Amino acid sequence: MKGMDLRTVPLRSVLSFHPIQWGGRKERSFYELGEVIMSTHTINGVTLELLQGDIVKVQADAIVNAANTWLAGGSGVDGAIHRAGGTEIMAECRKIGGCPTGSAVATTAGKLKAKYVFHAVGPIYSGSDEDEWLLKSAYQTCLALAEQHKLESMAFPSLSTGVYGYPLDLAAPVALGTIIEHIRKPTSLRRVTMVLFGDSAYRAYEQALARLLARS
Ligand code: AR6
Repeated sequence: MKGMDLRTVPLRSVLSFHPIQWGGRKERSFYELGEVIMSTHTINGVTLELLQGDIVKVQADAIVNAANTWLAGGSGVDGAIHRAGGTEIMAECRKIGGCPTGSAVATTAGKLKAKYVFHAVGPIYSGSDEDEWLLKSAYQTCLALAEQHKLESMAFPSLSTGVYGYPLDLAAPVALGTIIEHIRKPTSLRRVTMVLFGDSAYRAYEQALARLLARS
């Protein structure tokens, strides 16, 4: 249990964020939806959240994009972020020009309620040994960018598990294992949110997290 201060709320809790009940504080809630399915865990004083939903609705200092090496935009998370964030983000991506697989670059967040978008390039799943370390490296680079900018909160999508075909049950332990390894060390981060699109993604991450926490 080294260095772990672990508090776990029931693995599946349904919380309601109703702006009327909250006296019109909707803009201050970190997720703009009527109902949120999430679980939260505290590791070494840092809150690790699993949240089912749309990443562009999450409020965090940095939102991570599932980008491609050309930073050219696309579907899935990439499409949603550029649509919601506006043209400013793409203009900056064009200036940067590209990003290698397993790495990430930072841009402005445009119209999103975040300070930065970190454009991370996960691997296209091939079934080779390289997949895992490239995926891990994409998460690690984003976490390092968060430290560099002294951020307190960031939100990740499940990198590579859409268009890039990485199986959710294989990607989830890599993503969560990398985040947990990072937040066990001294960090500026106070909250890391994994935003999962749909029930099967949420369940895959919930199961992976339960296994990882049981092992530590
Ligand atoms: N919020 C959270 N998660 C989402 C959202 C959303 N709005 N939309 C999709 N997901 P993907 P990749 C989930 O395809 O596999 C693009 O064309 C989705 O269900 O966005 O890394 C890029 O330009 C899946 O679990 O990213 C690249 O070319 C996960 O997010 C390529 O796709 C990642 O799906 C990158 O592929």
